Amino acid sequence: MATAIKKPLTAAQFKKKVLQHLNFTSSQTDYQQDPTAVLRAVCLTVNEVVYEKLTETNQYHKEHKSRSINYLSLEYLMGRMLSNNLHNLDLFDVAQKAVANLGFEIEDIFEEGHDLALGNGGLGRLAACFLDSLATMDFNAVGYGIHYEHGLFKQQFHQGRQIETPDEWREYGNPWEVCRPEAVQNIPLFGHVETIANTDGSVKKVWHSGQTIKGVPWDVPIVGYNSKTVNVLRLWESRASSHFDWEQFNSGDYQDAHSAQNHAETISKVLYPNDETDAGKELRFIQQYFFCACSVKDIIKRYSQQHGNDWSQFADKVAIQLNDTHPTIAILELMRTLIDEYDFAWLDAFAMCRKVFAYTNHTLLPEALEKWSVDLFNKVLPRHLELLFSINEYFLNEEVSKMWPGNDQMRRRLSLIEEGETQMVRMAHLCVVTSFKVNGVAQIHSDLVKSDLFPEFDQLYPEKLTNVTNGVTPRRWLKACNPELSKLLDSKVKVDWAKDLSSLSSVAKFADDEKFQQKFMAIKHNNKIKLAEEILASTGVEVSPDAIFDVQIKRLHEYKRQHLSFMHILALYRRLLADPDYDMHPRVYIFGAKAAPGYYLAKEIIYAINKVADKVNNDDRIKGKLKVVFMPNYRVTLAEKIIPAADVSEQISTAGKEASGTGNMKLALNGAVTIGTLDGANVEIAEEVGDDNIFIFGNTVDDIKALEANGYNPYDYYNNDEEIKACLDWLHTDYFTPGKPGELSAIAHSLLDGGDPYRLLADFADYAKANIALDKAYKDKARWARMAIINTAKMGKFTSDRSIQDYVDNIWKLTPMSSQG
Ligand code: 26Q
Repeated sequence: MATAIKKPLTAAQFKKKVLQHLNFTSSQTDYQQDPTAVLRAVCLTVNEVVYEKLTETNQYHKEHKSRSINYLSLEYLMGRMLSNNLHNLDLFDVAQKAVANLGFEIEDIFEEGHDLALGNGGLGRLAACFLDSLATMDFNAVGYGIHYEHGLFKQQFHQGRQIETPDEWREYGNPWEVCRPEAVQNIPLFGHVETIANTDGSVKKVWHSGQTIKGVPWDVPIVGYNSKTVNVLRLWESRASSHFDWEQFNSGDYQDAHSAQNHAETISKVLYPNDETDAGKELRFIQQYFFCACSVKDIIKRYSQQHGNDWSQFADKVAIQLNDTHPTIAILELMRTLIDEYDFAWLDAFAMCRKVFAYTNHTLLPEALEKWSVDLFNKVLPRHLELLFSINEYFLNEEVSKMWPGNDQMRRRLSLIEEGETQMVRMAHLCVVTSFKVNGVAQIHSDLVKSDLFPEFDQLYPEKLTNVTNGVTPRRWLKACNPELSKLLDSKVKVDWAKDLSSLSSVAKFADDEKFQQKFMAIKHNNKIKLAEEILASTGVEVSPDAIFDVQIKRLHEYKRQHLSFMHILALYRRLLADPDYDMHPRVYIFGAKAAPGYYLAKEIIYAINKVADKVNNDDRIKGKLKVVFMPNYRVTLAEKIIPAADVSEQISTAGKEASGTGNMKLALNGAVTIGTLDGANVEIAEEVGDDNIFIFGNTVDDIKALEANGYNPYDYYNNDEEIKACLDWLHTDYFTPGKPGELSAIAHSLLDGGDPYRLLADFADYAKANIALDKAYKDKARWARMAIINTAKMGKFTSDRSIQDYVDNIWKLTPMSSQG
């Protein structure tokens, strides 16, 4: 494969530098016993190349005054960095040789690395894929986020139940980040607003804050693949503002000085684990403001370094993307800064915000739409609340009432403030009103955003609501995680497919080629052998690589319906007990999922799957035809091991509930065949691979709406389907929890008396039927190989490079480095 960028180091030079770092940076001479020290030295070696490129990137954009995209996200799920950085710099082979020369396997060195798990799931991982693509495509981009001391909790199982322990990702430092004291910011909070009358009759507002928090930036370099660019992810850490504390400390008030410090440092202490019970928490609100304020100040500082006090080009040079509503406060912060600190007229400041911000919506679930009480706003950010009210007044009077004169109901419905016992601020409404574009993350989701979530906004602002279908980086999710398949693809595709994923479509012509099928499936088999070892090590369960590896990996949530698969496992087990010769190819169900710590039913589902797994895996009567494993502590690194080994990808959410999904893309890219509903990006995956190469089942969005219009009653399914009845009744016995009947009842309750909110029972029979079709297809080796190959070949659309190009063309309007001369 042609590489435009020359290798920066030879293996001998690389090894020499690693040894130098071992000697002079760590004083570590007997490194043979210490793979952690070697990892550190390898990272420091890579950083020498990385930081040189970072300087060049910065230099270029300074000279060209390039327009930048500033991606604001509360979450970044980066995973490990070394392997990807080596691939992206074309240093993988070099490092592998150098490290082998020192007596280590490179994979063992990788295993010493920590995941950067500063995110919950899809939204955070999407941000990470986007940063990879932005750097790969040579765009001027900065990611802004929070430098959480603890990322997403670690998960263990104790007797089948989830236990959470803190994530200590940087307890002993992180070689991929550098502190930037020169870019520290001070952030005011609390206090009150003073109104000062000017001599000309106008008024000036002055916010007297009650506390100041220091924001310390840590930069993580983001290395593009085979590109000129190294961008940065800038993560803000909160500290006590130093002058304030020292005064108190010196006056002898040690205790209070300490508690102020603790309070300040709490802000960036921990990532909220995506839990509805967290909604409304003051600390989460302060986290959001803290990071938005730091980022807006930093963006303005970077702009002024090039343009001084000339604001005329700000909107031409700066775009800010809001990753969901979590960073919405950035809008009010920019507005406040322009008016209070740079003397902008209100209308000019508002117009500026409307040119700079764009917002991505990631959910239609009503409970996930962010709202904050007006009281909390008033306490923490009184000046921002005033501005919010002024925007609302303008919006309702100048826009809503002009479009729908005299329609008070419409004013109430669209208002940025929800009236009621407590007034609440609707963050998504503020985003839609104040952004120049709003996008959903898959076609069906964006259509529903228009038709169901914001139909009036679509009328009011035609063209504002749009779609950008998600994507994933093929560098991490194929090249790095599946090296054998990557080599096979290299042998058939002459261009660099990792940079041009659509080029893989040429592999479709080998889908029926027997030799190619054999090679493709042999690689899958090898990956399954490796995963089987990992499963044995982490769960103690022995699984056969000849079985179908059926994978469901994602956060645990009722709408994702892990319990649909669970119910089907019960049904299969029952069929096998009734007839040990029941005709099915052996199947291993592999789950990976974390439940939010306060999400009761999600935790019950984990427990139930683990309990059924214990029983099924140890039941000789079923001759090993069914195995169930729940791999603990699902995270990016584990996904990289599971995905290359998957035969089947479970994407079985209730239609209309999963905005997009991105695991579905990663699994299909690695040759897994999807069994799924017409939801999220599954719809587009089906379009790309064709109906013959995917198993679609279940009710569509329209079907579900019709079911609900007729009054959905789960008992209709319970009473009319013997298998559903038997499986639900089983959960009340002690069959899976000897001596403790009813321990698994919560699931049955939620599906019957709880009303089955995610319409699981309505899809059960069709899911079972689709599984029979899938089983039949798998038994036909040539047919399955063909399906798997087509899936890999037809994933071109789902590279995050395409997503980024869509954002660039339709929203951000950026020009890449190379095209700027
Ligand atoms: C809310 C309130 C308080 C604390 C945390 C939160 C919170 C945190 C994270 C709410 C939601 C999230 C994350 C949402 C998420 O990951 N959404 C997923 O985004 C993916 C990328 O677009 C989609 O593919 C998934 O369909 C969508 O579920």
